[in-house]
Amino acid sequence: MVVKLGGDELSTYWLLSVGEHFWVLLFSVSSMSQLNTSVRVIDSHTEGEPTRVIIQGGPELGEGSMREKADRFEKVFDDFRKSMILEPRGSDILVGALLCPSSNPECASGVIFFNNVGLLGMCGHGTIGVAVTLAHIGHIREGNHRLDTPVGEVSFELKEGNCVTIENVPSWRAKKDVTLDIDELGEVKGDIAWGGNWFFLTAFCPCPLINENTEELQRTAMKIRRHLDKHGITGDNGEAIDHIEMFSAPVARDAHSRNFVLCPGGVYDRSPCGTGTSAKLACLAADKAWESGHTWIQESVIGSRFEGNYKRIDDKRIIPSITGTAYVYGETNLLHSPEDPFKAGQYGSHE
Ligand code: PYC
Repeated sequence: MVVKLGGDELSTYWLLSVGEHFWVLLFSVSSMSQLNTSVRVIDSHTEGEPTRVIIQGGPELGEGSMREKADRFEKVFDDFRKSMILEPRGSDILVGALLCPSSNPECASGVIFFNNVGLLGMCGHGTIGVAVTLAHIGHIREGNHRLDTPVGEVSFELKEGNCVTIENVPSWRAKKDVTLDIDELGEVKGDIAWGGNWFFLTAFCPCPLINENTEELQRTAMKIRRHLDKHGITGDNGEAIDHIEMFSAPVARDAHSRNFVLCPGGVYDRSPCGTGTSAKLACLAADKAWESGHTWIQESVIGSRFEGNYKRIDDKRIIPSITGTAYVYGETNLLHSPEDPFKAGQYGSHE
């Protein structure tokens, strides 16, 4: 656990719990001073959705589990997160991936995913992007590997042609047929499921799920999101449902479904969303509408696709696997000049 004691713009005092009985005083773990360094990032996209992997110059998060490291990152280094994602160095649609050492030596790396408003539990497209990035920098070769994330370990297979299959965390449907009565939209029915993030999945679509309609789809999905928040409709243990996923028939003949996914920061996923496809597979498995071992082709709103499959763990939970392709498109050194008034990113509509 980390507790903020006080501080000013340049220095902050934190108490960090180490084990059950010991506390360590951290002085001046200033996220602003972190920003004075240069940060090496590699940018890739997975089926159209970008991932920015921080491979050098990220904050030191100390020892502990990935959950503890993620908590420290969130509490102490939020300016760093913003500077990597927000304008002028980034864009709202980027997902960041901070590589850090895992306490499990069998893992190729630990990783913390984040976006324009905070941390993500897991990220499917991001894991595929991290896999291809680790290969790009010569850290791994084709074959099977593991990654440590704050919500558990995930494994992946890196194949020829930048193609990656990930085995996601256990996924399940928490509630079926939840009916929402939303001003301006009327009755919206959907399921609540976990696929590494919480999703509300619905067949309600105000218009066709195509690129030209993304503004209207964003507005509608935001209304659903606000309604869930306002009425305290959550995932298990009161966790916020911060992803909204709409489904329609696919455009490609060999696909099974098309989706539009609104992410927590109000932007939409250009890929079919790995955790969202996992949540979808959990619902299909719960309804016995799709058999384990058969390939589900999920199209995104831009027409890119993931292949999904699953193994059953028990009556409720499955292990989804998601296959997609990523391409590295940039290697950059991001700089934070001390005089730059926007070195911690531009405080826009998401602040
Ligand atoms: O692929 O799981 C995913 C994801 C989550 C948010 C953006 N992409």
